[in-house]
Amino acid sequence: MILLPPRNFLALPEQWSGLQRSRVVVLPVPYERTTSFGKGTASGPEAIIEASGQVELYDEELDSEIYTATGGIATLEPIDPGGSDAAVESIRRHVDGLIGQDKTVVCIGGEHTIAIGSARAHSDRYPDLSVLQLDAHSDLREEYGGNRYSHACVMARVYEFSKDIVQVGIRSQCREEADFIRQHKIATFYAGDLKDGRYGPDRYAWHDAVIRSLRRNVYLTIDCDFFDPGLMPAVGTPEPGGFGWYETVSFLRRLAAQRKIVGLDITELSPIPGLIHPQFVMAKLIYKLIGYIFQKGAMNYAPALNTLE
Ligand SMILES: [Mn+2]
Repeated sequence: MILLPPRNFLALPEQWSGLQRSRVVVLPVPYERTTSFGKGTASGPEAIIEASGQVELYDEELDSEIYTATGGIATLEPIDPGGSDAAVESIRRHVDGLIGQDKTVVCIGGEHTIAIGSARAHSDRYPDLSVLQLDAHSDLREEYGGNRYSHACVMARVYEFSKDIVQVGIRSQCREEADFIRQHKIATFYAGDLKDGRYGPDRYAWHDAVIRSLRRNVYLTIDCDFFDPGLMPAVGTPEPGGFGWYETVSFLRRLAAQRKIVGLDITELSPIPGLIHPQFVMAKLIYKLIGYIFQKGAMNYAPALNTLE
């Protein structure tokens, strides 16, 4: 079942939010079981969708009403996937069905755990795929609080079916995770290195370093705490030294131009009563990303596809 306006993403009219024509589908997954510090991710999807009604439908950067380029954007009813491994399987099945209908799926969490099922569905469907994680945390613990499906273990679970994981923005982890990264040669790009210009003096140099480490198809999983807590305070585990708006979208623009982003999720938004900008930021980020994915031609200043190996 799809959501009708004004409850769908962007509050689009019915002719632009039907499932059949829309090439993009928003799947709200208000899953919350294991958040460790702050709570409230279960209301993340609703807050983002509500805030999305305030996002301008015209994008000045792309000179486009992005939703028309995708034949519309459909928003599904939120799913309740149950708990732990059953949740992973339920989300995987939902997402797989949508990929089978040739949809680009945007999962909105909920806690980061939802990424396991969605990444699995994309990994099963797309050859030559990397899972790209934007996050303050590595999420590579084998288990956390006795739970292998904790949001602190997401990428350890993903690694079980996809060895091609790339992490960007990391600035908090335990020794077990640091050892895992070294032992398995995980492509982890630490926030401190990116900010200090370790990948080159140009402030965009790290973009290419990250993109070069990615395969042709990319599944993108974004934990909101990738952003700096100043911009994104509504997270359970805020970490200083995060990323700003323009340094993030300029990276995503270049990524979308040079690789195929086949699906994505946005997780861990934990709304703060009375504070509206965090959910608006995430709603705008999702719309921008859809624009970058579907309107490559509009980005005449971006390099052509596949100029990087
Ligand atoms: Mn995180």
